[in-house]
Amino acid sequence: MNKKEAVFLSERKEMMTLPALQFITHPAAGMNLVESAEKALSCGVKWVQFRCKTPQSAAWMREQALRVQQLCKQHHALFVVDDDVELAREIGADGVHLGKNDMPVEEARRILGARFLIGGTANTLQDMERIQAQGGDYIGLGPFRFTRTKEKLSPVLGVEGYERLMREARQAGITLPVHAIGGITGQDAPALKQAGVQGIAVSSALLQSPAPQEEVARLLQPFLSL
Ligand code: TZP
Ligand code: MG
Repeated sequence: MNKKEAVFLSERKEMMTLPALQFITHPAAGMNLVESAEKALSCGVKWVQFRCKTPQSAAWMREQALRVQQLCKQHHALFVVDDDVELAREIGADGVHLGKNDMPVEEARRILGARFLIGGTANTLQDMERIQAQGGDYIGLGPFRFTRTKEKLSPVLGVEGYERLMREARQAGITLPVHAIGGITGQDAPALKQAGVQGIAVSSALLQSPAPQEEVARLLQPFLSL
């Protein structure tokens, strides 16, 4: 990163407030990935992660990602790509989300430069420290509870896990926004806010709900500042 980029990055981080709710695309409830994003955006979600875990060709992934990106632009929503730094760079996404087994955050930062948002998945304090030290912009901390949306889940944290980790994170000087993830519904939002997280990421709570707009309102309510 050159000097100009470093200055831009620090200014951007001071200015940046991420939306409190992120939606993760998933083929569910009779919807494909693009339709799932469309549903979330129509409910007012302002941040979408393009995630696809079924094996697909690079061309198909690119085409689907571009469609979700276009929808996000129409709804003035942030658009990040799961796992694939090269795809995020190529199509000019707003950012990328990296799991524990994906490219390290510092390498992604070298490739993408300062303007891309980089998030990382954490399950422990060490994960959180690593993401911050390597130049990440936000932390996805989870899973909150068991979920079928992700395979090979890390140990479930529960409310107590978030309370402990958020306390330890503060003591360790972690200042990145932390977003809770994994099996979360609107009913969990007040306790997670109370534990100190800055936001929530969901898939099934929105896709499976008979009243998704109300579910979005419940998920967001504790995070709205008056
Ligand atoms: N990472 C940890 S849990 C999870 C991901 C991508 C899935 C979140 O989806 P859901 O349906 O809200 O549990
Ligand atoms: Mg991943």
